[in-house]
Amino acid sequence: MTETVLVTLVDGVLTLTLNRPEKLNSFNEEMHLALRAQIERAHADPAVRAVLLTGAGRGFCAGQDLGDRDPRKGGPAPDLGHTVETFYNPTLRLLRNLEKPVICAVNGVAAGAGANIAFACDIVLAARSAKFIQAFSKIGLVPDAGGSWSLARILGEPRAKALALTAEPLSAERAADWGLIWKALDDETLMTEAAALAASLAAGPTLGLGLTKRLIQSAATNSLDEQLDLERDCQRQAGRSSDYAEGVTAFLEKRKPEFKGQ
Ligand code: LHQ
Repeated sequence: MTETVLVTLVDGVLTLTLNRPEKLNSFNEEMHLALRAQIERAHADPAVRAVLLTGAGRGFCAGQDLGDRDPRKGGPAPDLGHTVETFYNPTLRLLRNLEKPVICAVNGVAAGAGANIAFACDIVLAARSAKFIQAFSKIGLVPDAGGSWSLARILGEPRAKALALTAEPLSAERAADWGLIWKALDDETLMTEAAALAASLAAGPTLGLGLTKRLIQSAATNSLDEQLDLERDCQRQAGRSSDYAEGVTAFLEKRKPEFKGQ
């Protein structure tokens, strides 16, 4: 049987490729579980020092597989709250709470939950041909997979509402201009640049990078005082890492640091 998520681990980079290209990598149950298992592994395995998420074929991810629950077959209305709670929410929480960098290479269309999973990653690069679509309103649903949260926080209400209510496609270029993603890149260079970025972060001081992610994510809900306390605590922890000692030693010896992720 074809794997729904292709997995490689090379030099600390765990590359996860959503792999249902004939359905634009939309989520069925198997792909949900396979992706979640790999993010759990990224939490637990010290050999994983960065994650790179992308899609196979011409799309990144078209959200939920709409063929999974065909209303024409009849039966009671499905409990989509259960689907969200069982499949999307755990993955979203795992991605945000993973104290290692997660890079997303959006290689093509990202629709519905597919777009919002991308926005939950730490650094999002997209091919210039890619589009982000809050497709939910077209089928009578609401943004999920954290989309209502990330769009409203990053873009503010006017743009978040317009995107979600109209389901108008947002180009990669405009997503970058609006600060929703890090960069739009030429299609031909996307994967090379994303792999280089992931490799460079995987060779970095993993503990410090993870604490940095925690700090930035805490800022929106912390007061300045709370944030200053958290910076103090994280800096204390980072300062005790062997990567900090290596970083300063390498600087003093005018050489490249060799971080071990400890
Ligand atoms: C698909 C899909 C797809 C199945 C393309 N499913 N086959 C939902 C429900 C339950 C619980 C909780 O959460 C959610 C969250 C959500 O994600 S709701 C939003 C679900 N996604 C969508 O509504 C997007 C549906 N897809 C589209 O609108 C288009 O396919 C886009 C705009 C993404 C791409 O358009 P095109 O480039 O023109 O490609 P296409 O439409 O021709 O699709 C290619 C194939 O992929 C096609 O299959 P076929 O056998 O005809 O070649 C599509 O049926 C299939 N596909 N998305 N979500």
